[in-house]
Amino acid sequence: MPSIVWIDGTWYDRGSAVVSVFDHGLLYGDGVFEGIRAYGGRVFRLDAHLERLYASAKAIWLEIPMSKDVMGRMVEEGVAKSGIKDNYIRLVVTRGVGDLGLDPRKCAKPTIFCIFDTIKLWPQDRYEKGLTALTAATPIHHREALSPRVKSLNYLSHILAKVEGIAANVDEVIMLDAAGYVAEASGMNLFAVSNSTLRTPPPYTGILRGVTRDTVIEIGREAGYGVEELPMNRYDLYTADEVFLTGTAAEVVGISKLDGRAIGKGVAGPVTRDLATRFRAYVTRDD
Ligand code: PXG
Repeated sequence: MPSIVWIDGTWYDRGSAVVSVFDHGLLYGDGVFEGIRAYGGRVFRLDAHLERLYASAKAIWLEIPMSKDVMGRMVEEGVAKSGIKDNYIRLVVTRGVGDLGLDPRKCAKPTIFCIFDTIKLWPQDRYEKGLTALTAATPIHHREALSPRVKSLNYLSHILAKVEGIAANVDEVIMLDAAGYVAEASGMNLFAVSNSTLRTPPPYTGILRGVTRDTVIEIGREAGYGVEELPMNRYDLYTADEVFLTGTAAEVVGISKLDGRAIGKGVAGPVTRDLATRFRAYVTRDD
């Protein structure tokens, strides 16, 4: 199925969907976005994604000229119109088209666009074997500079961390914050498992509060696992029974090796696989 794109009220096919080179989203990375999935034609946790999008916009002084309800209906319409069963939806709001110069007041109105496509981050065998990873030297943004809780168009530090992983021939990277605590992966949140307890960094320390993360916390609690949100360092990961990552694109995927050390038994562990199975059942359930 070919992808379709909605831009400021009009539908386009992939080949004809374009935005201006004077858009401040492109010129300055001035904007916010969401990555959303639909399973079997149903959008997963649309409200949570819209909440986060509007909160991100608010934090960067960007007023979205469209209500959450209308935005949500556009997303639902796109999923139906695309004919794609398992959509990956990229919803972007930029500061808009303006003259050169940083001043956001140069932009008359935000640009809103939404891509309806598919995504596959890893081949199936990685979900069984787990990913290899290293700790990137590139830290995430300082929370008082550009809060990692804002899902902004500034992904360069995450991309540069990813490049470190590519150069070292591993699948993924773990990023630390400025104080050296474990933060997240390049586009995923992180959990460590020890003695059937899931541990993950709290959002206030400076991570993106993932929709998948929150879902896995809920599912994990229901399944009887302990859940603790607390700052962790690399020692906690090296010595955990299991480490896994969560994200809209990746869903739930284990880490087999970190910085040359096998994590647990060096494969995706039983808790990771259990949560991945429960997650899949949850997102595809009929209710
Ligand atoms: N941390 C960061 C920095 C992210 O960008 C997550 C955590 C996980 O959040 P969600 O809400 O997805 O569970 C993200 C999400 C992409 C892509 O196209 C990136 C994300 C999500 C989907 C696709 O690379 N980032």
